[in-house]
This record gives sequence, C-alpha cells and structure tokens, in this order.
Amino acid sequence: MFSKRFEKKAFKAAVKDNVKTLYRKTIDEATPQQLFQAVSYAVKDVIIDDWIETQKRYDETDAKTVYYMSMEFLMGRALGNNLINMTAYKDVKEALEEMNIDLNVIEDQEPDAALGNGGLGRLAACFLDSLATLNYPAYGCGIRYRYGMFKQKIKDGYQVEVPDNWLKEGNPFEIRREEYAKEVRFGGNIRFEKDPVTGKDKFIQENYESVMAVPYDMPIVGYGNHVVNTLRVWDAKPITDFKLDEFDRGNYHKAVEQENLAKLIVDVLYPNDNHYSGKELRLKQQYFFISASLQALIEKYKKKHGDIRKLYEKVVIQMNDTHPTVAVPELMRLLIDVEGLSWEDAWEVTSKTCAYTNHTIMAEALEKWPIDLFSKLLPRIYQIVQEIDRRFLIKVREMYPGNEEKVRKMAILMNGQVRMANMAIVAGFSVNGVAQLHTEILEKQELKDFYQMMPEKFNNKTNGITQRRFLAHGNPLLADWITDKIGDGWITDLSQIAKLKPLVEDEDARREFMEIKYQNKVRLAKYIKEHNGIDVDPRSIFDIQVKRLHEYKRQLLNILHIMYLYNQIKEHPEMSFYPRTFIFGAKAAAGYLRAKETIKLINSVADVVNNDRSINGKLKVVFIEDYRVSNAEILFAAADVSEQISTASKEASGTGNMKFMLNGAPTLGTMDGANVEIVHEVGEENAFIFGLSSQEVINYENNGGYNPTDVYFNDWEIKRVVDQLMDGTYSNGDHNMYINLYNSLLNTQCTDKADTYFILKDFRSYADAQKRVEEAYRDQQRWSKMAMMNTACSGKFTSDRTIEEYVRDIWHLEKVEVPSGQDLFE
Ligand code: B1H
Repeated sequence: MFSKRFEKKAFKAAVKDNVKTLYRKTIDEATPQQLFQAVSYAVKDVIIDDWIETQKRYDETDAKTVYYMSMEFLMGRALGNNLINMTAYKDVKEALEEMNIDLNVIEDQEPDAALGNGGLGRLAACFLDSLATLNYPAYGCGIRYRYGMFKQKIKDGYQVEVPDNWLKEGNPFEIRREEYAKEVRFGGNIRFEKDPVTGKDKFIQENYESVMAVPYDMPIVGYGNHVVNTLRVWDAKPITDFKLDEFDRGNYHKAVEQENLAKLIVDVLYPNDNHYSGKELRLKQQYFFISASLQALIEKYKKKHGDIRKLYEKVVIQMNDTHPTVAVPELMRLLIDVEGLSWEDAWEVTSKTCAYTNHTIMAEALEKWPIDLFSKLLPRIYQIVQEIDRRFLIKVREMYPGNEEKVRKMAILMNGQVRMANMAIVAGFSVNGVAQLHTEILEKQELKDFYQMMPEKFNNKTNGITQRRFLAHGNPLLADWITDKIGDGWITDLSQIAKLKPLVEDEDARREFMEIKYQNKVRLAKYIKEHNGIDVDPRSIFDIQVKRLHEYKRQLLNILHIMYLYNQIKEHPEMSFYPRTFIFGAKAAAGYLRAKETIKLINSVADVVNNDRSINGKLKVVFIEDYRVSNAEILFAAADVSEQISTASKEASGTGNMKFMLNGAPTLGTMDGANVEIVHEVGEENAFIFGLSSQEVINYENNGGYNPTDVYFNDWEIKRVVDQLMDGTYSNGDHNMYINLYNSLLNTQCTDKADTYFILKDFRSYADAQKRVEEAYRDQQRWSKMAMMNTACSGKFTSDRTIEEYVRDIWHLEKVEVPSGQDLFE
C-alpha cells in the first residue's frame, strides 16, 4: 500500500522544489493556487511511475480492454480523489500541516473538471474509478472541452450562466500527447473507383475539411492497487499551420475555415441534460472524438496483432447512450475502406465489438439526425448507414412478412431522419438499461419490437456510485467511524457495509452515527452561511433535492409543497411543526424556460419565507448556487432526507439517490428508477414512498392523460398554492412572473396537455409522505435506526458491483495485477 511507503520528508522536499522551479518562490510566499499546483505535481510524479508500470503490464499480458466512449465525463476534482486512492490522503494532509498548509484549502483551489451534465457523465466517472480499482484494463474516451458545464450564478433570483474556463490556471493532471494525433475529415463528396489491380471498390473522399485530433491523457488511479488507467480526451488543432504560400484565395479561405473548425469543435460542452439539440456542431463533436478514438485503438491493436478480424477478442467498445453511436459506421468504414475487409467480415467485427447503453426513455432526448445534415457532414458514413439499414430491413421483412408497420417502426432511416438508437441496437451485441424498472420498460414498451426480434441482446445493469469519492473523501467522519466499527474492507467491497446492520440495535452506535450527521450538517450550515448569507439551524431537518432541473424531476412539486407548508404555518401558528431546512441545487439548460422559472420561484419563496420573522425560523429554504461534484460531496454527507420525486417511469435510474442512501439519508420518493431497488434493499419501513406507480402513469398516458382541473377544483389548499403563482405573493405583485409554470399545470392556453408530469395528481400523496417524515424524525431513536439502516443496506449500489456485472455479461475482461513500484516520493 502507498501509505506504508509514504516518505514524508521526500514529499515535503518535492513540494518545496516545485514551488521553487515553477514560481521562483518559497512555500511562505506562494499563493494557495501555486501551492495546489506544486502539491499536484508532486503527487502526479508518483502516479506516473504506476501509470507506466500499469501500461507495461497491460502490454505484456495482452489483456482485453474496454473503451468507454462518452461525450461526458463529470470527473470533479482530481487531487483529493487521487490521494484517497493512493491511500496517501492522511499522510499528505499531515505532511502539509507541518508546512503550515491546509490540504482542504489547497483542494478548494482546484476547479471541477465538469465535462458533463449530470448523471450520465458522473456515471462514466464512477465507472472509470471502479474499473481501475478492480484491476481492469480500460480507457475512457471523450472530448477535452475548453469550456465545461457553465458556472451558475444567481442574480435577483434568476440563473445566470457564466463560462467555465476550467483550464485557465493549467491542469496539472493531464499530459498532451502530440505524437498520437489523428486526422478527422468532414464533408466533401465521395468518389467511387474500381482499383485497377485488385478490382475492389474504392471510396475516395474529396473536397473535405479536416482537423487534427490531439489526445490529452489523464490518470485514473485505482484504490490501493497501483493500477493507473487512462482517460483520453481529444483536443482539436488545425491541420496545417497558417501557411503564407497558401495566400491565394481558395486556400486562404480553407485555411481560415479549418482553423475556425478546430477552435469551434472542442469549444464547449452542450449543457442539455436529457435533451437532444440537433445541432450540426454537436454531430461534428461526436464524429470527431469517435473517429480519433477508433483510429488510435486500431493502431494500438495492430502493433501486436496481425488479424483485424479478431479485434473483438482484445477490444470492446461501450457506447454511453446514442451520442457515440456513430462509432458503428465509422468502425465499418475503417475496416472496409482502410483495412480492406469485406462488408460481411467488417460487420462481424463491428457487431461483436460494440455494445450500447440506453439511459433514458424521454422522447425529447432521442437522437434523430436530419438526413440532409447527416449526409452532408459525413457522406461516406451515411452510405454505410444506408447499407446497414438496407440489410437490416431485409431481415425484418423475412421475420415479419407483409408487416410494413414493423419496418416503419424499426428502420434506421425513416421520415428523413437517422435514428441513432435503432442503429445502436441493430449493430451492437448488447443493449442494456440502467435499472431494473427502466430495462423492463425498454423491453415491454419503448423498444418492444427490438426486444421481440432480438431478446438475447437485452440486459439490465443497475447503476452504481463509487464509495471512494462519495464516502471516503466526501464524508471522512463517517468513513473513519465505519472503519472503526467494521474495518476498512468496505472501501473496495461495499457489501461489507452490511456488517453495520447489527449495530442498528446498539444505542451508543446510533448516537455516534447521529452525532456525525450533526457535524456534517454544521459543515453544510457554514457553507450556506458563507455562500448564501443565510442562517440555518443544524438541528432542523435537512431535506435536500440536488440534481439537474427538469420538469420530470419535479422540483416544482417540492417548492409548491413548501408554499403549502408556509400557508399552514401562517394560518395555524400554534400548530406543532418540526423545523425544516429545504435545500435545492440545480442547473437549468440555458434555453429551458420552465426550468429557469422554477429556479426563480424557489429563490423567491426562499426570500419570503426566510425573512418572515413571524414563523420563528421554522422553515428555511436555500438554493445552493452552482451545484457540482465538489459541493455535492458536502451536501450528501449532511442530508437527513433524500428527495427523489420524479414522475414514475421517467427517471431511468438516478444515482444521487444512491449517494444519499450511502450517507445515511432515507429516500422520500416515487417508485421510479433505482428507487425501487433502494426500497427493496432497505425495506419499505425505512423509506417514504408516495405517488402514482409507473404502470399507472403509463396507463394515463396511453389514455390521453388526466385532467388536473379535477384536482385543482376539489382541493382548496392545492388550488391556493397554484393561485399563488399568479397573485403576486412571490413576485412583488407581478402577475406574469410564473405564468409558464401556471400554464404547465393547468394550461389555460390550450397549447398542449396540462400537468404532463402529474404534479397536482401526486401532490396530496407527497404531502402525506412529508407528514410521515416529520413524525418519524420526531422520534430520534426511530430516525437514527432508519438512517443507519440506509447506510448499512447500500452495499448493492457501488459502481464496483455494476462494473463486475458489465465484465461478467458484456465485456469479459480479465484482472491484471500491477506490482508496486518504488517508494513514494523517494
Ligand atoms: C441520463 C441523459 C442525457 N439519461 C442526453 N439521459 C444528453 C441525455 O446532452 N445530451 O444530449 C445528456 C444526458 N442523462 C441520465 O443517466 C438519467 O436521466 C438518469 O436517470 C441516470 O441515472 C443517468 C445514468 O444512467
């Protein structure tokens, strides 16, 4: 283990040296940012030894490798996580203390690597952590966006988006690898030729634009096993430097265009969670990183292997949703046009190499590219897609003679669109959902035709999270306490956390557990005081909903309920009410009107409620600005109640729900996504479940929805809060501020269906569940048992379990051991 070999003296000398060579300063003179850089370089130096050793071992053992292709990797900060996984966190903290440096302050200097939107991107990051920790050869492949997820500022209660210039100070944990650059071509036209010698068809792309893809590698440190895997993110640069001799008209323009294309292509992450944008630049990004990654992977394979037809024995490609599925025709192109394979051979390789994960059934997230856009940008790729489609439809017609309805539903090319999910399913050897319920809905509803035709491809892989970041790093007090009680085996084997179950009956253990929760609430209260200027009482119930802002996630239900509680407290001041702090954190996509209005509403309710002296601080509402991985760690640790209140059937899995559970917060939620499995593990008595079931929601939807006015006119308390959206209570008398929200619920405009997410329908059931939360919390003995049971039953939800299932059912990798290198910092 690293910690055994930690050389404190050498480490301190390395930090001092780095400050000197990088900044011509002494430790005392250096700024916190400079200290962060100096410490990081000292840490990176150690990581690199293991990184080299790991890659050498992979080469020697010729192990099969998974390439996880993803437009998003929501990594968060690297320094603290690397130290945890090197098992050197405490040693380094202590060494720095001796130099009068606070590691927490240094960690806070690091910007989050926010190359992702939400759950899908964070899942990719957790998977990389688990793959390295479990000794599996893996690459993450993605894009090195200059600007990641925007930073969120709240001005006047409104969200304002600020560019995230995360590379401004330099990223100490990356290495540019110019020598592995690859060319990627766009547009132009395809000329067809017969090779005079071989007689084979040749496809030549002409008049194209192109860019160079340059990889940056970031180390992914496994926990205590010396494995260091690689996250490879691609940057773009113009293919030729601006040459003066090309100053004639045509070339000049071309040179400028290619320079602009290179800049633009990796400029910024599209900030839409669960939403397809259909922009040409987005398709460029997708093809850019896929083509570069596939070229690199084939080159690497060919260094050791002669026969490209056996690629699938050494390589498996996992496509993180449809965003990277252009990998299918691009791999076909490389195999046919470059490697010279026949269509049949290329198809066999491709369909044995590629696997697809579906992350959502939300219709607006489905990628369907207009054919004219697609074929113009990727002319050769489009030809290949046409041929894949043609051959597939022959099979469909064979299997379902005369059934043209099947053809219409399953075709890849239909109504002028390229349907990426269909292509991924047809070409991949595996299609998986991300929670049991989600996979069931895919099989029985969304992808029913495909499931009937090829059931063997379908499987479930319930999501998971890494306990290294979300407990060991994010909640050190609880982590130490657990290790004290059951040993530290849980860090790499979370099933062991079940050993806490007997302690649930131990009153001392429960008191200690709740004391730690209290300390974490104090830490969050301090954060809130610093960032919001709001005083919150750590003895109040911390009820937290943090996730991307979406109508289906129903932050609106939560805030409407708070308005309802406030009405009650005002009306019945004598009513007994357990003090509550409602905490939100959420970014809205920049163009998502209703989402942005919801943020404004939350902040306005917060203003009114927090400043109403008459309620004696019984209710507080806090909106955490710029919710992201780094402050998420603080929020999960401090939560009493985990709000997971999506409309049943809409949340494919959720992963925040698991992070709350791990940190001892019972779920207040619907039977949706992985909540179903959480309740199964922890027992219904240790969760607060409410609302329509997924089947009920689907039934309503199949019958044209429900009528929210029935609820509105029959429940005066609900009517009152809905009316308060329009009567100026939360808008200084402005009657139009929340008109979009009001219309979304009741739709007086008749533009579309009303309350499509069943907010009013589920309102009473939600309010009742909230009442049960309050009752349960009043009984501190009972609550402490519930909270502890959640932690103790969270074993299933580690991403280590998820990864072992992917390996067993889809990837078929073998573990590779890496011997420990030299002593640390010697
Ligand atoms: C999830 C997305 C998503 N599902 C499109 N789909 C995007 C779709 O930029 N885009 O175009 C971005 C993201 N994200 C989430 O995946 C699900 O909503 C969660 O329920 C799930 O836990 C998570 C990981 O599987």
